[in-house]
Amino acid sequence: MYATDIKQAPADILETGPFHILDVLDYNNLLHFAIRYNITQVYNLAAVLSGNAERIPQQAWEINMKALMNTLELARESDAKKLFWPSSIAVFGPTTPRHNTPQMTVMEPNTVYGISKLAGERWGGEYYHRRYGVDFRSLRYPGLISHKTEAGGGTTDWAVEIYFEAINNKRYTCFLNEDTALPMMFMDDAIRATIKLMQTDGEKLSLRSSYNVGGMSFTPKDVTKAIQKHIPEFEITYAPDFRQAIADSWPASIDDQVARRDWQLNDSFNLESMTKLMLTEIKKKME
Ligand code: AKB
Repeated sequence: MYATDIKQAPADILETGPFHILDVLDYNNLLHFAIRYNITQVYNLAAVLSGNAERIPQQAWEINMKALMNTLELARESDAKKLFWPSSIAVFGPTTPRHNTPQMTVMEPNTVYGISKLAGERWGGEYYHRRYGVDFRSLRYPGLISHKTEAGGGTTDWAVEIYFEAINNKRYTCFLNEDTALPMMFMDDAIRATIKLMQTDGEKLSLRSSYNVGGMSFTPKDVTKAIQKHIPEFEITYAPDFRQAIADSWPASIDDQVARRDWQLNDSFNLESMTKLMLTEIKKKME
């Protein structure tokens, strides 16, 4: 297993195994790397997230689509035939049923990021899988929450920032209003689900576009209450910005019964257990 990125990795990543600087947008280098190191599987996690993508629409489209098309072409042309690529709840739009959003439903995203995810699901799951037999696998990630990495330019970033701010300043200004419910997942559950999907016998997969994964559904108000059980003096204020419109176009909760049936998706964290772990680990980091 090789980790790659366009910039040098932090020490804790370098300690876990081989790392290489590699730009997924540079196809020739990508192909050369895959052949040299006998790569058979690729996890393509390169993307400009929803908030940043609205700031640089054309660039975001080019990066998100070119990165995917390069790894699909790599799968077609080399032994790297198995490809994981994350889709997102952003693939849904304002006309999608918001509660318990089903696997198959109306998908009319109105953000650059969402449109790139919908296009990607079709290119990977429909075109390259059916036409070239690429072993394309994908999950529609909810907002992912981790204490290891800072938030990355998305609309669910508040659910990471709030924990760091609770430890650092005991107060946070949220860019969404207090009752905005969104699907979220703790990073450890997302990593386990991703590996489980990739290790599942391909015959068992009833769909190749992208699987709904539900995780949890909560609001900024819910997280505030969970944090105040540990930090009673924690205060939150609300200053919704352009990301409020994005969040309002996304589901509040997701139905993931197809993933549970096909490859036994299960997750173990809830808001309380995740909050406890996030605060503990961030506090350790700050010491
Ligand atoms: C974002 O907010 O853009 C991402 C996502 C939900 O895909 N975290």
